[in-house]
Order: sequence, then structure tokens, then C-alpha cells
Amino acid sequence: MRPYARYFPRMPWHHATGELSLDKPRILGIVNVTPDSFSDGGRLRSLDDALRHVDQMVNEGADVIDVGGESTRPQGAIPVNADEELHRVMPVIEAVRRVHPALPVSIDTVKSEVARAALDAGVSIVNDVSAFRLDPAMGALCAERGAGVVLMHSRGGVSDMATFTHATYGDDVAGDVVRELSARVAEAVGAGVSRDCIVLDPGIGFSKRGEHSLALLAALGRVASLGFPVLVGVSRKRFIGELTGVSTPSARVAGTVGANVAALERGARLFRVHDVKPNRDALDVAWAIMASAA
Ligand code: HH2
Repeated sequence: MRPYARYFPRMPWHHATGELSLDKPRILGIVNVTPDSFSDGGRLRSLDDALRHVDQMVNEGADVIDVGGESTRPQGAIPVNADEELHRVMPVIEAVRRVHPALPVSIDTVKSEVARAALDAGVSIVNDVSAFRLDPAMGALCAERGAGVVLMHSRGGVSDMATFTHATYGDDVAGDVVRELSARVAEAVGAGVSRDCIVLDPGIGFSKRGEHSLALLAALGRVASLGFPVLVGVSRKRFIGELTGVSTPSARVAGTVGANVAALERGARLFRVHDVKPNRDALDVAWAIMASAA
């Protein structure tokens, strides 16, 4: 088999308002409506700011907009209640749906109450960084609505999942993550979620030290071999700062691009990023090279 043939073609990702073909790298542009996110907290102060940011990401090639109203920042995030989270995300979701009606929107939440309101407002995808661990009602809700779901690997709760509290692995980090993700898939499928709605995410930086994130990215093919499309969220993360010495998260763009291209080559098809343009260009060029060898 030629080197990349196993990655072509991919089945589309089904979600609540249609499907997203995965015959090229797909980008989820991040909209954090949070005062405390680790790299961009408090940046979007008004609805106009958020919409301008969305317009820019769409013009730069984002395929999906991922809206989140609760930070999981490494320095101990402060959990928010559903009312506060809804108060933050719903105006943005409603405005994006109005201005870009054909654009799939995903909601980054661990709460079914928030996911339900977002789906009612036309959101297509539920991105749950706890993979339905923290709210058991998520599975049935996503199944009933035909939502696309991102099941991300993590351990612990919102306030400690991005810390090292639960970062204990055996010799084979990827093996541990694949086993735990498989259990989350079983839970989702058991709740009625269709297999073609599921995307898996290794949870880079979540309950993982730098060495764990690197080992996982290196072995990403093992996550891909579970048979679901793979999404990675490396954007501006701490392990990139450790490798490059760049301490300001927003300056970690080049390191982010490097990690995303390496992930693409190892089977990732979806990329959650803050900086769309540099990632779009790099992933498209890397993909063209891979496709010409397939
Ligand atoms: N990372 C973050 C949040 N949501 N979702 C998925 N599927 N994968 C990820 O890796 C992921 C995610 C954390 O990053 P960010 O949104 O930039 O920061 P914060 O949690 O501080 O808002």
C-alpha cells in the first residue's frame, strides 16, 4: 500500500444539521466566551467582537465554529453553573446562526442543559471534553438530536482536568488513552449515538504532562485505528511552550502548526485552533503532498 492510502477516502461526519466531508483537513475555529481562558480569556467583550472574530475565522477557512463558555484552563479553572454558561454562549450562537446559517456550529460544554439549548438554537455538534463522563444525560440527548459528538479523553472534573492531578499512566500512555476512550465510545453508542456521528479526541494537555501529550501525538494512529475520525486540540498549549520556550500562549502559532501537521500525517482530520489562517495554509499544503503520494 502506498504510504497514505489508508487515510483516503474518509467517511463524512454526520451531525444534527447535515454532514461534513473529511476528504480534506477540517478546522474548528475557537470562540471562547470566557473571562478566564488560558490563552484568550476576556478577549471577546461584546457580541460585535465575537462576530468580527467569527467572520475573520470563516474568511480564513474555518469549517466549524466551536463556541465555549466554561474554561478548563490549567491553572485551576473555576466551574460555572449552567445559567451563567448559557448567558455567555447563547447570544453568540444565535448571532452566528443568523449571520452564517450554513456554517456548522459546535458547543464546547460538559452540561446537557447547555447542549440542549444550543441544539435548540441550531448547533450541529456537541464537543464534550469529558466524553459524557460528567453528565450522563449527554448521550441520550445527542442520540435523540442526531448531533455530531466529539468524545475527548480526560480525567477528573472541570477544575482539575487540565492539571496534572490525574496524569498517572503506565508504560503505554496511548494504550491507556485508547482503552479509556473505547469505554466512552461504548457508553455513547449504548445511549443510542450513531457511530457515524462520533469523532474522537486524545485530549492533548488534559491530565497529561508534556511527555504524555508527545507520546500520544506520536501514536495517534492507534487512536485513529479505533475507526472514528480523529480531532486534535493542540492550539497554543503548554507542551508547545515547554518545547519552544515561548511563554506567551498567543505567540505559540508556529509550534501549533508543527504539531498539527505531525498530527495530520498520523491520521487526524479535524483541528481545533485559535489561529485559522496559518493552520489552514499549512494543513492544505501538507495534505496536497500526502494526497499526491496516496
Ligand atoms: N481544548 C480546550 C477546550 N476544548 N475541546 C476539544 N475537543 N479538544 C481540546 O483539546 C480542547 C477542547 C482547551 O483550550 P481552550 O479552549 O483554548 O482553553 P480554555 O479551556 O482555557 O478555554
